[in-house]
Amino acid sequence: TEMASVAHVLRSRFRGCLAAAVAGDCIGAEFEEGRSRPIDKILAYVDHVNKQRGREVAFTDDTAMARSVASSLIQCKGFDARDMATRFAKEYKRESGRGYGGNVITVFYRLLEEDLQDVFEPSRQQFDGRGSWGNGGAMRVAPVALYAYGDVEKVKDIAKQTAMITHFNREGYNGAILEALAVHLALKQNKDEDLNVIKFVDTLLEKMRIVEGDEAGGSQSEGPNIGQSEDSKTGQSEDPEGDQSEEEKGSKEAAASKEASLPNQPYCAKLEIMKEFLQKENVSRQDVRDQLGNDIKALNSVPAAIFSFLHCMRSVDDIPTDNALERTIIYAISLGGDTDTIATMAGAIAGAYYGIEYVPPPWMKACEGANDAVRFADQLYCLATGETIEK
Ligand code: R7I
Ligand code: MG
Ligand code: MG
Ligand code: MG
Repeated sequence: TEMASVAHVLRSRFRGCLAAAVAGDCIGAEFEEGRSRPIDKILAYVDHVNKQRGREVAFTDDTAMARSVASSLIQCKGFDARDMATRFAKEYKRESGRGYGGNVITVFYRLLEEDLQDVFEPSRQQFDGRGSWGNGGAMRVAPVALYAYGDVEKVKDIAKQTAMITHFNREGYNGAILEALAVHLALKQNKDEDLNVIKFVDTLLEKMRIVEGDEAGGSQSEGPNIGQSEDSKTGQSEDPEGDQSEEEKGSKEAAASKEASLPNQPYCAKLEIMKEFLQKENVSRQDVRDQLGNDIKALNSVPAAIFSFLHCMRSVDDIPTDNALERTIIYAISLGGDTDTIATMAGAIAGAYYGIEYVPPPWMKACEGANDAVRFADQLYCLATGETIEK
C-alpha cells in the first residue's frame, strides 16, 4: 500500500543518515588534519576502501560518541543527561585511542567522579569558564534529529542539551543545533520534487535567526574567539596554500564583513555566505575553506558540511560518480582540514535525504560500525514513529 511505502522510504532515510555518517567518519579519518588533498588521492583511497575484503576501516571519536547518543536515547526512551554523559565517559575509558579532541577528555574524567552533582559542571569549566567551541557537539548529533523527528522544537532542545554535556560554549552547542536542523530538514524533504537549495538554506536561516537571536548579547556571546589561533589543532594559521593571491585575500575580507554585519549571529552570517556560493556558477574549494572554514571549530565545520550536501546535488567536475551521496562525502573530504568530522556531518545530512540505497554496499562492508548504525536507526525509527518493524 501507499502508506507502507511511505514508511519504507522514511526508514531507509533514517538508516541512510546514520550509516552515511559512519562512512564519512571512517573514510574521512584517513585524511584528518591534512592540508587540502588532491582529489586523485581521495578517489584512489575510496577505490582501496571498496576493495577491502574483510578488513575494516575504523571509526573515530565522532562515531563512538554518536553511538552513545543513539544508545542513550534508545535505552532511556528519551534524553537523560546523566545517562548520556556516563556513556560518553565510559566509552572513552574503554577505547581512548579513537582520536578524541584534546580538551574534552578532561570533561570525561570529571564525569566519572562519583560525587559529581551537576553533569554540566565539567563542561562549563572548560577554557576558563567559556566552554569549548569545538565541533564535538555537532559531530555526534544526527541520532537526535531522528529520535525527535516529529517535533522540530524537540530537535533543537535535545541537540543543545546533548552538546552541552561537553560543549558549553554558545558556538559549540549552536553548531550542534544547526547540524541537527539540517539533518531534520533533509529527512523532511519531499523527494518527488527537486530540492531547492536556496530555500533549504533560507529555512535554516529562519530557524537560526531565532536560535542566535534568543541569545544575542547574552553572557556567553563575548570572548569565545580568544586564543583560537594558538590552540586550534587545525587553525587557519597553517594555511596549506602558502602565499595567497589578492583575490583570496579579498574573499577572506568578504567573509569577515558578513560576520561584522551580523554581530552575535555567526552561524547566520555563514548561511548568508553559503547562499551566495550556491548561486554562483563556480566556487573554488579555497573560497569554501576561506569563508565557510574547514577546521575543528563548530563554526568552521558545520557550514562546510551543509554546503557539501547542497553543492553536490549536482555533478562536480573532478568527482566522477553519479551517486550524489558518495559525491557529497568525497567532496567534504576534499575540503581538507577536519575531514572525518566534516564528512560525517555531511554524510548524515545526505543519508537523511537519499536513504540507505545510496550508501555504496562496499562501504557498508568496509566501514566499522556501519551495520550497527542500521540497527540504531531502526530502533530510533520505532521510537520516533511508534511503528514496529517486522524482521
Ligand atoms: O570538540 P571536541 O570534541 O573535538 C572534536 C574533534 C573532531 O575533529 C574529532 O574528529 C576529533 O578529532 O576532535 O573536543 P574539544 O577538546 O572540546 O575541542 C577540540 C579542540 O578545539 C581543543 O583541543 C582546543 O584545541 C580547541 N578549542 C579551543 N581552543 C581555545 N579556546 C575548543 N574550544 C576552545 C576555546 O574556547
Ligand atoms: Mg574524529
Ligand atoms: Mg582527531
Ligand atoms: Mg575530526
